Amino acid sequence: MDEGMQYPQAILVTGAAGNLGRVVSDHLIEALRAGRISRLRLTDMQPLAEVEGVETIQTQLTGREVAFDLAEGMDAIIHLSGIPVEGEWDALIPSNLAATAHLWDAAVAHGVDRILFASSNHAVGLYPVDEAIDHSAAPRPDSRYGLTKAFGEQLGALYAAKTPVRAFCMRIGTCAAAATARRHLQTYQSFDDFLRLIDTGLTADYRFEIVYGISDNEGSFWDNTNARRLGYAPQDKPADFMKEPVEQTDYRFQGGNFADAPLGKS
Ligand code: 15L
Repeated sequence: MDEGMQYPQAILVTGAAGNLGRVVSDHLIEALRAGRISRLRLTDMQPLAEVEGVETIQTQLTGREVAFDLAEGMDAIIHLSGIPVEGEWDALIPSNLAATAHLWDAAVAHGVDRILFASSNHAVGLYPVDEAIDHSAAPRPDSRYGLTKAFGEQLGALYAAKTPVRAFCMRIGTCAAAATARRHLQTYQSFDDFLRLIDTGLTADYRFEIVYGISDNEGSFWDNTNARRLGYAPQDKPADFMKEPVEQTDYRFQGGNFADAPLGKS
């Protein structure tokens, strides 16, 4: 974390018990200890470890009332919760659509300055692998899941235009401890670079932005100039995180197996 950056003082993280949620939570607990933020609220439907000085709320973020309670008193929300893979509408509608919509309304009502939204590359997964796209690429979801992420991005755009709430939509590629497929040479983001992107979203000046969640991936089909313009400076390269055996499948579409799977399956 850059000591010179000015962080929003009170931060809520949804999906804090998930893979990325835990990485972000640890980063912000450190910021809290160092006095760079003054309040941290973590929420998830799964149990969260108790940490002194941190507000932990175990709840399911689907209803309006819950969203309003969670957003109260916060300056920034890092919205990571939701189903992270393809699913049926019965599950995706409450977790990925309703929850996100209610949270944005709650942010407006409580004067939250910004929302960092965990979008996904699957919002644009039906672009072919030989076409380079940047932040201005229109959504081309490869799955119902990808469509829920495109919805979140458009929600952010609408509210950024009509309310004071800023939106930072991260089309996350493959954010994991290791890269395990040839596709990851294009899509991989290390945890440290993900945190650099989070710091950019928390501190940069913008109203509505789309950025890609990737490391310093030479030749990626995602041109991340927009993230760099806002201050994101990734330090890692996927090849340094490659773990054998490497899956060798050649995909037609940027979304990989999500794009090739029949609707509703991944
Ligand atoms: C995603 O959006 C998923 O949440 C994650 O599990 C990976 O599949 C990733 O995309 C990817 O495209 O590699």
